[in-house]
Amino acid sequence: MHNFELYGYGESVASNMARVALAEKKITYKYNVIYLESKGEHLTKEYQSLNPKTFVPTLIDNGKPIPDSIDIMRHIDNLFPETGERLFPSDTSQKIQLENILEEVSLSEDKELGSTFGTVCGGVSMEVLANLLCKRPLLSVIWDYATKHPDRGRAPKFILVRLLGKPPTALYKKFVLNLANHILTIEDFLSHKKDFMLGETYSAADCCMASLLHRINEVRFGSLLESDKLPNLKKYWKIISNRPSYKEGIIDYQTGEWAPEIEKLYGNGPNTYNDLLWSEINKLLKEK
Ligand SMILES: N[C@@H](CCC(=O)N[C@@H](CS)C(=O)NCC(=O)O)C(=O)O
Repeated sequence: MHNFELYGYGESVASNMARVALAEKKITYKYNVIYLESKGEHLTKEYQSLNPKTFVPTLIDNGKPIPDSIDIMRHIDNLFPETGERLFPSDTSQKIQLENILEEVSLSEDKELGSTFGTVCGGVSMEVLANLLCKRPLLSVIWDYATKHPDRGRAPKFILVRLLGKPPTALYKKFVLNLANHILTIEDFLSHKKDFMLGETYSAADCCMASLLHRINEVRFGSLLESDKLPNLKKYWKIISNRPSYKEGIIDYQTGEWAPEIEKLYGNGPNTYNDLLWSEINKLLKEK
C-alpha cells in the first residue's frame, strides 16, 4: 500500500509534467501547493529538507521524498508497470530513443536555459516570473535568492529579473528565437505522423510535451499550436490536450496567480514577441 503526497505549484512546467504522469498512471495523492516566486515558499528549510535543490515537484512515497519530475515518472512506472500507461517502454531501441528525447524535453537544471526545448519553455516564462517576483519587496527577494537558493546558476538570474522588473530584452528575444528553432525540430520529429512522440505508444516524453505545449499556449504563443504551417504539431497538440490527463494534471491545478499577470503583460492579444517568433519561423521554413 502506497501513500503518496505531491508538493508542487500549479503553473510550474515540471509540476505539470509530474501531475500528467500521475494522472496517466491513475495514481491519487494528497497535494500540497508550494508558492514559488510570489512567496518563496520553496526556499524554506522545511521544503529544502524534502528537495535539497529547492525545486518543485517532490513526490513523497510512504514518507520517502523523490525530487525531480522525470525521477518521479520512473518511480511510479516501476512501481505500477501495469497500471494506466506504460511511461518507460521495455523495448531496448525505444528505451534509447526515449532517453534521447527526454534530454530535449525535460526541465533539466544541468542544461543552459534556452538550449533545449524544455528549458526554452522555462525561458519564455520569464516575463511572468518577473511580475510574480515583483509582488515581493526587493530586499527580501535578494536575501532569499542570495542566501537560500542552492542553484548558483539560477539565483543571480532571479535577482537580476527582480531588479529590472523584467527579463533583459536581449535575453528574452534570444529565448524567442531559440523557441522558433526548437519548434521546427519538434515539427520535423512529428513527421512520423503517429499519435505520440515515440510513435504508436504513449510515453514519459508525452507527459513532458503536454506541459511544454501548455506553457507555450499560456504565455500567448498559442498560434504556434493552431497553424497549418506546423501541421504535425497542430495534430499532436489536439491529441495530447484532449487526453483526460491534460485537465486532471494541468488545468485542474492552476493556482490562478498567473492569469492576471499574463493579462497585465499581453492584454487579450498574443505575446509581445509573437511577430518576432513568426518572422524567425517563416525564415527558417524558407531555408529548408
Ligand atoms: N529537474 C527538475 C527541475 C524542476 C524545476 O526547475 N522546477 C521549477 C518550476 S517549473 C522550480 O522549482 N523553480 C523555482 C526556482 O528555481 O527557484 C524537475 O524536473 O523536477
